[in-house]
Amino acid sequence: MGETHSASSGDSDRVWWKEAVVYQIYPRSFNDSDGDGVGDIPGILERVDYLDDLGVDVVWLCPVYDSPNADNGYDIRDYRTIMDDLGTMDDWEAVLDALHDRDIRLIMDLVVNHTSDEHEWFQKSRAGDDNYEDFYWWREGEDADAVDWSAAEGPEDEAPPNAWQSFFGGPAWAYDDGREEWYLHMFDRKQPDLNWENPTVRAAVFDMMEWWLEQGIDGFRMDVINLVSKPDELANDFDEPFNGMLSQVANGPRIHEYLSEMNDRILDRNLLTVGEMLSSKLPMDHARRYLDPDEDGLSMLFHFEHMLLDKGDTVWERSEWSLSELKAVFNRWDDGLADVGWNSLYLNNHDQPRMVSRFGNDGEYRRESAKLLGTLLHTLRGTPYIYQGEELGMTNYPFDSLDEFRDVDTVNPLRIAIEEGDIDSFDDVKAAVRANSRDNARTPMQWSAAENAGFTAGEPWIDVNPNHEEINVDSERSDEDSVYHYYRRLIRLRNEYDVLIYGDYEPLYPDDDTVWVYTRTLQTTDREDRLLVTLNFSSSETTVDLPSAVRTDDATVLVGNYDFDGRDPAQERTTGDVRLRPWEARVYRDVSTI
Ligand code: TEU
Repeated sequence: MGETHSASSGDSDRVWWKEAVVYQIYPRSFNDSDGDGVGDIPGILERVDYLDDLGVDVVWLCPVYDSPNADNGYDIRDYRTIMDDLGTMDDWEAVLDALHDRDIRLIMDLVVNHTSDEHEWFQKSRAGDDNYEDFYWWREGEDADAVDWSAAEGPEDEAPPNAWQSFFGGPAWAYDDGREEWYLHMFDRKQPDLNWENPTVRAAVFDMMEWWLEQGIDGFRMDVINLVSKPDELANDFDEPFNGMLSQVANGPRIHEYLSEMNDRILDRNLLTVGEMLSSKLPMDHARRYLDPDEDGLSMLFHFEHMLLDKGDTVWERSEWSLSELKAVFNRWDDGLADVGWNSLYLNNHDQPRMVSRFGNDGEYRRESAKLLGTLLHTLRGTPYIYQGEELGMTNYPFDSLDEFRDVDTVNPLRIAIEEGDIDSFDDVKAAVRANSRDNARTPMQWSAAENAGFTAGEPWIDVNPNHEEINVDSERSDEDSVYHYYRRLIRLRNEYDVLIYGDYEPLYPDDDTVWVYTRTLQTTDREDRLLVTLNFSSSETTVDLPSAVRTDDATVLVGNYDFDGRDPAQERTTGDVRLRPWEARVYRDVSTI
């Protein structure tokens, strides 16, 4: 039995973003208004009422800034202009106003670990302009004969400054003929890393953040923000992935100094700020400092621990995950942040496969398991993040050939591995790439059963999932029993029941690989409100034998993903045995007077 993870839920800890549900929009794939095959900002405007009906409180908008699109907008050419494909600043303002009119807040993606190589700062830096010389990580190369790494580019006798490998395949350094130096790019070569050591860089970033806040936004999602402080040595570690790049850079030496400077200058408790923290295992002491209002002061962070359970070292490798491991991650994080900080809750986003294909069952029990995972996200302690289409139970795409992929993080590493003979062909690794690719999340939102799922009147930039004929907004909305309506109910319950937000979390049976069972408990002066959540993560029936401490006669079912066909679900709980059907989720509630 787990121990109770408690935290004070006094009024001073109450803040709107703990009570919110966030909806993530990947604009290229959301809704295309002008038939060019790319989702756009006017397309979002057309769907604001959809978001309002769903009941979400915040929209997180992935990058919409001017960009040459080497990484779908995560390579920014101008932070203060909107990308042509997506619309104009006026279109953006119309969306902001429409959201605010409906009490939906807007947070923007802040991508400041790197810019595009087409950003003016990089152009000037590359040209050796005095004011921009140190805006990026420029280094001399190494003597190619003296080191055992190399790159296909650069002068013949030179090797890159170190052996780091880019997350997107190949060396993490590119050679610039003009400067005759190498620049660091942890991601694509078109995404040079900004040098945060330089105070002028930090000032420029903070000015830009201020400018966006002046436009009226409600916060930021901060892209790989824990990578901005690099150690001077830029040391190799050949025992680590990417030859040490990630382990050396993640949570680097000056990271808390930089973020607390940002906190002092820009942040405010009333903003929602969520930092993406790329790390193989983010240490809890760093996490707590990121979130402590007296230090870095972010509202929340995204760690990757549950996302790494089934990942191999490359996009064509996988490993097995188990429910007990998944629970252990969430239990550790609930406990670790119980007194300082607040958890974000997500099972997919634009970089991850679809959750129902990954943690649920996207065949016979697609609908049940999508609802079960939704139940989990809305009843754990933290703020749920819904990724577009999750509320429909959208699934992975049945990729069949390499040309169907668009993502640099899939295509580039595969191309290099095939060239270098690490793999023979795409067909040899198809199953794993299919399961892993970020493109699973990026196929267009499925609005209807019409051609291209009603996403575009033109040719979509990435294929639409053929299952849109069955899984789409129209059919989900017309069916009261759909995943969509279940999500609406879950979101509304969070508005009604404080225990869902502020209640303590106590996991039961942490080692069980079939069921996830926990209670949420909130004590006020005169009563105790308690929820019992029982989730069956399997396609067979199972029985949970409840400990006597959680058996009562007064339980009612608050929400569940099955009908009861005349049976009395509360009765089952009294006797101590809860029988759960395949992928069944049930939330019981009882209230006692103290
Ligand atoms: O992602 C960080 C990142 O590297 C991972 O999410 C990566 O996609 C995953 O480990 C799979 O390999 C952020 C953005 O969310 C992502 O879309 C960008 O590509 C990346 O940063 C660079 O800005």
